[in-house]
Amino acid sequence: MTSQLESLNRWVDDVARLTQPDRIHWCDGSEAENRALIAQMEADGTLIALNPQTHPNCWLHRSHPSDVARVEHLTLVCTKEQEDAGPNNHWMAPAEAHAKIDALFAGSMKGRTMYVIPYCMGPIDSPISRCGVEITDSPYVVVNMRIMTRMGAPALARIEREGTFVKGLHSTGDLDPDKRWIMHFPEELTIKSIGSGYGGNALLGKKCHALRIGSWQARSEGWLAEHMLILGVENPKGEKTYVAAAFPSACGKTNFAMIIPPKGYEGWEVTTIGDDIAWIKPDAMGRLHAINPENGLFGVAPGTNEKSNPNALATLHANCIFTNVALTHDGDVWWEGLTEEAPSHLIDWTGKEWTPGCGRPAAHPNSRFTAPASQVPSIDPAWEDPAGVPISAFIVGGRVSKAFPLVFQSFDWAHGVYLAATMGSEATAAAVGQAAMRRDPFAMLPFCGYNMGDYWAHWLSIGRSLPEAPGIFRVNWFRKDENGKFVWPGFGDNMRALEWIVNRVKGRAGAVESPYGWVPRYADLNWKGLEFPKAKYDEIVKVDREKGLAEAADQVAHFAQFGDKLPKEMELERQLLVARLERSPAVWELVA
Ligand code: GTP
Ligand code: SPV
Ligand code: MN
Repeated sequence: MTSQLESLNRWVDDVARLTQPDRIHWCDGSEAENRALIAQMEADGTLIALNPQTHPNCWLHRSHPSDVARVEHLTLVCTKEQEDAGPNNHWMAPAEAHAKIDALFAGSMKGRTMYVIPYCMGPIDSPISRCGVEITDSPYVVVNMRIMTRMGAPALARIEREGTFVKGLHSTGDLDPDKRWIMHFPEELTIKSIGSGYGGNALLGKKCHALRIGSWQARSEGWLAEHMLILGVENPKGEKTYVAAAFPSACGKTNFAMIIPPKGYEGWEVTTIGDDIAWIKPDAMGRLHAINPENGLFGVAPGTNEKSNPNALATLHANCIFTNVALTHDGDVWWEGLTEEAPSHLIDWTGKEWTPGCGRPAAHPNSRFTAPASQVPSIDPAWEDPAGVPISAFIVGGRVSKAFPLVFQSFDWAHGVYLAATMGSEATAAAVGQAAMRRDPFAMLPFCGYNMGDYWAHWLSIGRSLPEAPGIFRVNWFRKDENGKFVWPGFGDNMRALEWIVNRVKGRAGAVESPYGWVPRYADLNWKGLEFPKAKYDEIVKVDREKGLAEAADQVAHFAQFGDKLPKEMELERQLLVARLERSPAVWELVA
């Protein structure tokens, strides 16, 4: 299988000349090809077969211990003008970047096979979908891309028909962290990644294409490429609403995308369209429609269990790849939080003997599973609809232990963009060396392929073009009490905030105006099946004036980074917040 498309063949030839592989293999995506790659990786130890009774067709992979998460400091956006990449991206001039990385690619595939992977992001027959080709020397990347994207012959046929595709070149190199780069050339629709075999650094369809290159294309073509889950909510009357939600990495997207309505929600159903990325386009009527460009989940393992996310657990019974989790003696997997008590004995993610209390985690905190989306029990019947699903609300939120209420609604679209532009989050294990607390606008700080000031302006302009713009809401599941314990039960009970959001956009739920936005009163939320006293609720909704003013003051420096690129609305919204806070009591509380 080679291609009819001359530009693709020429690029493959050029790459082969540079990287000097022993063999070139064009991936057709077939079952036979997948089986052969897995057999080869099982033989050389790259994959370990799990127990075929409990986990048929499942595999464990242990990555190099220094290669376990995204590396933001080595991830570059290489535009001709530095201003186009913005202060939110590390930048290098394209000529210098190509020279630097091509020197590392020279001869990097000697003795290896070069795989050519044609893939489609999104349903193969959707006009919203886009294609790419990843060239890699990692068979682990090939088998993961086969789960995460529509890969192989049908994608190649679409590429030949369309004549355009995103070029992604990847080599694991020698996994030396000093010779590792993840570079994006949005003006050339090109990605070059070397020195890492890990998820977001190596599966180039995901963050590199679908978000960094995708957001660049979306801006110039009038659509949105977002770090958002997509879910559907159906109430007992059979009325269905779709929402998209942006939470930063390891802040709850996969969990929220597949929540099971809690006790008290009999007759309600939540369905999953996607758990990480959304491509959203206005239709001819000016309604936003979203597709999930992915075909699988690359989800966080730790914390996933029968109680927190039963749908995820059920997804993982077969046909999955586990990366950096622990192995039991029966050939099963384990991670922190899977069971309350750890098994008495395990092989940890680095391959060492492990016993409870030995002082090391058994699974890496950023250990992950790769699983086919079609296996998610809650998958929505329309998840592959080429037209996408209509979006009625956007939800944004970070992991913030202090200050912000459980849920509130923006006053209007521009205020919603401001709420998303200023959201922050505490560090997680999804990326190496994150600051303890940082602003992560729209959960896109590591993924926006252009100047974040322009990105906010793009969001504002999309909103202006919509006759019925979706509501924008902010949530925070992670508020902690003085003992450091989560106040909100989270997980399935997040349904209570979700129901309020759905009812708000349908115009049938109450709220009061707080300095931050529209907040539900205790009586505006459905508490059936949950013991959560009003006093406790008041605690996570009240607004401390001084803390609010300090937050607004801190946003000055955040906004200043963007200079002329900052849309005027952002600073005006900040001043409106200050004005509201200055008129509010020292502690703003719900009166009812
Ligand atoms: P990425 O795949 O990195 O983009 O992460 P994600 O946003 O999909 O996060 P995920 O749903 O995998 O959750 C990350 C961690 O947060 C897991 O350990 C979850 O158990 C935990 N988590 C998710 N939802 C909640 C919640 O409502 N409350 C609390 N306390 N923890 C949660
Ligand atoms: C994230 O970090 O947001 C992920 C995992 O979803 S990765 O594919 O590494 O980006
Ligand atoms: Mn993510």
